Amino acid sequence: MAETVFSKILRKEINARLVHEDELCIAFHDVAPQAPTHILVIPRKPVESLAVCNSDDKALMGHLLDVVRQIAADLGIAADGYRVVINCGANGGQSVDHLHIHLLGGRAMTWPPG
Ligand code: DGP
Repeated sequence: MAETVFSKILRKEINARLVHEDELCIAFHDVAPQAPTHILVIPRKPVESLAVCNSDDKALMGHLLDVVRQIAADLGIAADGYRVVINCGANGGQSVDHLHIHLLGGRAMTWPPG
């Protein structure tokens, strides 16, 4: 997988406002927040996108979602609700080619997305 800005954040070569770290993933505030709370959860494993995950990644994917749920509770956005987004590939609007889950909360979301 090609180097991305998230590889540099994982290696702590670029600062990010971390909210969670464990052996499988890290989570940090998005640099361009689209909601009062906007967190990115990324695997340490260099996976380009959801499209290239396979059945070996099932446990990792479950873990990432579990971390999203925990962070939403810890940051106090769970009671009012929140949105979880994975942009995948060009049509999905993915701009950083390292799998990441967006956690957005703190305001009411609209639908459909743009
Ligand atoms: P996506 O469009 O789904 O690939 O989202 C990539 C997100 O990554 C976007 O919301 C902005 C965020 N982002 C890009 N570069 C940086 C960075 O250097 N630091 C942080 N914290 N977030 C970044």
